[in-house]
Amino acid sequence: MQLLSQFLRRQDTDEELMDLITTLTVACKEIALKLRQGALAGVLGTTDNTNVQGESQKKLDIISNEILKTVLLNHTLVAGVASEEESWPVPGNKDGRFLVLFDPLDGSSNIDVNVSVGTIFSILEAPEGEDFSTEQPYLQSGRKQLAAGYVLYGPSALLVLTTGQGVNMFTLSHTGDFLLTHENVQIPEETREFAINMSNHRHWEQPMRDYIGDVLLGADGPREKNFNMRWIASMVAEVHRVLTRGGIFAYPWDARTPKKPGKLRIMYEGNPMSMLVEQAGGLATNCYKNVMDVQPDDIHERVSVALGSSKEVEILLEYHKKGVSKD
Ligand code: P6P
Repeated sequence: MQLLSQFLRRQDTDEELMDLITTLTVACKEIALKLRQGALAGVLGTTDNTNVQGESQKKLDIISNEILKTVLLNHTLVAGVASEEESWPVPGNKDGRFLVLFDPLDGSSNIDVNVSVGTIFSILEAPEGEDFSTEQPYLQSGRKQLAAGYVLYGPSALLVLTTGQGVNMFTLSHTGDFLLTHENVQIPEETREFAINMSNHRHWEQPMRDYIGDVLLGADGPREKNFNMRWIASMVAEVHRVLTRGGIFAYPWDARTPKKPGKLRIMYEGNPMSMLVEQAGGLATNCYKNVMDVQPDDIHERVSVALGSSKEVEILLEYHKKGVSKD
């Protein structure tokens, strides 16, 4: 079994990027330990705080966010970090080379019911001479990402990582090392599995309702095959299933928040997950263009997301090409 550091060296990864990724995993191992202890460490439950997203903060949202900020901002290579849990970016070493953006604990509404959650991260080049306490230097499209990934805290803890040379998975061993367990992950082009929160059906655009309607008709409808549905309400767990066995995951635009293009955050969820999915041969779209081609204007910008098996996403896009684009 190959250590993460050995694998990254074999891939001829930039030494400083490799150093940063290794540092990121130190924070994630600490988070994994807190999660494993759960109620025994008194870290479950919700605080009285609401984050900038308007979501109530779990104790572990704050704990995870603080662990990541402390570990990363003490690294000389980090010019600044932006977090889903922070109103504004936090500057680090002004001469640092990298920006790190993260959702410290995606799916945290699941923590109290012991369902998989994860840390999602995105690494960008820090533009020279910028003020890293402002959002401007972070507002780069997903195409600019140097690396992206997540650590899934499930029955086992897995690091899923891309540096632009494919997607590889590393399982956390009992000795505290991430060991290569899945190399060059490829998403199957076709699928019979879809993941969407069906309770929002009446709020979707018509093309999404039409696509899902035909999927639900199964073998009796135009798709001529039966589908199965999953919904974990933890994007990191859904994307992991898609990377592992294919599928399509969607959190589309919703008429309840017409001014917001979607629920998911482009910088902390949309872009990193889209880089992973594309690097594994899948597609990731906002139903009108690739997520990573969207130019963000706000550090907490939302985005509609449909990602996964390439042929299935292409079929979804056909429904939207016929439908009226809301752009
Ligand atoms: P809903 C978690 O809060 C999250 O951002 C994603 O991880 C997940 O896919 C989605 O929201 C779940 O949303 O509306 O089903 O609770």
